[in-house]
Amino acid sequence: VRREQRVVLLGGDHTIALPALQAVNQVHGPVALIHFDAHLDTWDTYFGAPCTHGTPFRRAAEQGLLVKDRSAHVGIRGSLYDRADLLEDEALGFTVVHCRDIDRIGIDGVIDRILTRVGDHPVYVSIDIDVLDPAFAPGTGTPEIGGMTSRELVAVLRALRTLRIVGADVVEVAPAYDNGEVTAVAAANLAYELVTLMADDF
Ligand SMILES: [Mn+2]
Repeated sequence: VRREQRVVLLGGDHTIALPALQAVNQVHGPVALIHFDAHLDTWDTYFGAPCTHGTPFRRAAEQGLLVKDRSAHVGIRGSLYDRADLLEDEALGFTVVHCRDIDRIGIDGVIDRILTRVGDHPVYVSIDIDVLDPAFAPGTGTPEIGGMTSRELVAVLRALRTLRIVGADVVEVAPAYDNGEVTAVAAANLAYELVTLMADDF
């Protein structure tokens, strides 16, 4: 495996995480996914379509791109369509760190859950900018109140430095909805944090 064959993507629609995971798998094999998002993104279809920004991680699980039972969603707080959303997500091999868990277990508790979940598998980190509260990232298509602060997210990311991160993305930034480049600044700095984590691994 060539360690330099790693990727950081910027978006744009979260759908790009699926081809990114396919490409990463070709070099590194199946990965553990750490998915920061207000939403699960494991619906079967979204507005009737199988490949959208609401479905990439169900497709990824179906295609065997993820190490079974080693992936986690972090920051989840979006509305559900059905109780089955959570049950099917669990059956696909995900665990959920809900955004409200942060108040209960603290940032260190969140970090512990992620590190325990991932183990020593190669990791793909996907950051949907809507994991941040709209106060920190208003420029996105499906904002949800009660989100993470940028300080909390940076703290979690920096604790991932012991992991072997082989791919990452920062997505769902919608400049047309942004305000004073608040979201752009957050996304650019998160991408910088990811690159720094990956460089640290050399
Ligand atoms: Mn998403």
